[in-house]
Parts: sequence; C-alpha cells; structure tokens
Amino acid sequence: MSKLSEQDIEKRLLHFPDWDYYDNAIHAEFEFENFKDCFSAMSRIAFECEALNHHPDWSNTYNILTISLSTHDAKGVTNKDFKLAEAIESIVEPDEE
Ligand code: H2B
Repeated sequence: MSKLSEQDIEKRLLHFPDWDYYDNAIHAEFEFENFKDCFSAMSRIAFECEALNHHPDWSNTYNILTISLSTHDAKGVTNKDFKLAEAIESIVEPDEE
C-alpha cells in the first residue's frame, strides 16, 4: 500500500471534517457522554481494526478518545487509514450522513 501525497490527503480530508493531517498521520479527537460510552465505542472500533487488520495509535482519558492513523509500513497515510477512519466515523457518529 503506497503512501498518499499531502495533496491527496488534504483532498480526501474534505470528507472527514473531524480529522486533521500532520506529522505523517491523520488525527481526530472524540468526546463522549462518559467513560462507559467512550470505552464501548473503543471496543467496537477494536473489532473493526481486527477485521481490517489495521490498528490505530490511540489514547483515552475518561470521556475523550484521541486517535492517530498512519500506515507504519508506508511511513505515512494510505487508503487503509481512510478506510479505518470511515469505519470509526460510522461507529462514533452514527447519526451523520
Ligand atoms: N496498523 C497500522 N496502523 N499500520 C500498519 O502498518 C499495520 C497495522 N501493519 N496493523 C499490520 C498490522 C501488520 O503489522 C500485520 C503483520 O499485517
């Protein structure tokens, strides 16, 4: 999977308003009602990661989930990261679209 150009990434990010590109990765932060809702979303995301065989760098503080996506093998952002970002969006923002 080849690394996308900065221009391609910025273009694709127009469809992902929660996400920003810097430091060779795309990043988002999600706020939930409480820890339980946050961790529940993380569990569901974890199953998607396994299905896609692609895994986030992430951290959680109480009701906040911080996620960075990059493809380690490509040392940058690839289509795999956008596929996972899409799956994450459909879990954390089920009302959108
Ligand atoms: N996740 C991410 N984010 N980047 C990778 O390059 C990657 C991964 N590689 N998950 C996968 C697993 C690789 O280690 C396995 C062996 O396919």
